[in-house]
Amino acid sequence: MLRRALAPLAALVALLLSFGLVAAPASAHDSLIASTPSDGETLTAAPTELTLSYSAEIAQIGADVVVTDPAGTVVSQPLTVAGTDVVVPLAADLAPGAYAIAWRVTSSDGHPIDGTLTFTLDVPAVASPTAEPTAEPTTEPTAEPSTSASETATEVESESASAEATETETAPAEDDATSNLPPWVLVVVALAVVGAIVALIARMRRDRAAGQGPHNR
Ligand SMILES: [Cu+2]
Repeated sequence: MLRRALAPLAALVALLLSFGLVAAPASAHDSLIASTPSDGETLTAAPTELTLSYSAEIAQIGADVVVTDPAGTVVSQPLTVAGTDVVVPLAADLAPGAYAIAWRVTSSDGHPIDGTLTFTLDVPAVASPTAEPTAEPTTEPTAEPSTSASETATEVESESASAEATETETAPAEDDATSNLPPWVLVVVALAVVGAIVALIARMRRDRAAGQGPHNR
């Protein structure tokens, strides 16, 4: 009874299968199941390679993956088929923006399959001209350590000398005077300067307190 009712239906399914109108053969057809980066992903660091993972081992022949950067330049390098994965090395110094992936591989059942993916790279633009100038100054001081050390030493001396000069307002004579004077005079002068500064700060603080009163803001 039931078998007799199902018989025409089975014949219809068999007919449809023979014409390839039913989705059943898709099980023999490989498909892309994952990728790194994934489709639509936004990355904050430039990927070094793209990996496409399929539902079965795809054929070694006929695989082609093209990755283009925001300017349309191809950044993908020769790929490697490893079992169910296709690994595509990418160029270095990738620019920020939208990337397009177009892939085509030969499924394990011999059928070509293809698809497209995208990902976005959210990184600061790589500017090679700015990278070079920053590299130069760091190499120069390490090449001549003795001269740079003595230079900084004379800089510090001239700075302290000018600081004292502004205090006494005798800038040109200061250098000769300090070199001729005995060390204890310098100590006394330094103490006097420090004392004067401390006294000045104390007075300013007192004046501000007197003028504004207690902190009631
Ligand atoms: Cu197929």
